Amino acid sequence: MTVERTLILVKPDGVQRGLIGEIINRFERRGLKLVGMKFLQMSPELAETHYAVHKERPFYQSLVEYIVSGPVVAMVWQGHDAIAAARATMGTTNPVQAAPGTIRGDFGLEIGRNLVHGSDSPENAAKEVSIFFDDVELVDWSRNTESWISESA
Ligand code: IDP
Ligand code: MG
Repeated sequence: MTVERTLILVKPDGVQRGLIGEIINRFERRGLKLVGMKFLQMSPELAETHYAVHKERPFYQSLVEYIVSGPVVAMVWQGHDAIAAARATMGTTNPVQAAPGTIRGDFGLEIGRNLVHGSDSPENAAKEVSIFFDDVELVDWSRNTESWISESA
């Protein structure tokens, strides 16, 4: 079993459209465990750090403008293969191609308004979590249902 942590954002469109609860619900029902959460409006500096890997891409400027355009919910979810599990729950980057039943496939239409962010590798997850959270803001807690979600618990 590989326990991972992943950084998830409800992007400004998800917040504005009243989908915070709906999106959190998807990860919670999946069996992932919430270990950190905050509501904030990202500064341009924070956005540039978070999206540094996309600096040379043609959509970079609009991506930064989008992510700072309103508040976001930043969360850290933990569990077995959490990074891949969360990305499967989110759906592919372009909502038009995202499968029904995924967040993007159920609520999105355009790549520039795709509702959620999720880390794509353990290295990027560690980086992204540390951008948004101090260690003391991540909660180490035991869940009473753990053995019903994880065979090794
Ligand atoms: P991901 O969010 O599925 O990991 P990435 O390739 O990492 O996708 O791209 C980061 C974000 O940049 C996407 O979620 C989307 O908001 C935006 N983006 C990616 N490609 C395009 C594009 O071609 N046009 C506009 N925005 C894009
Ligand atoms: Mg990405």
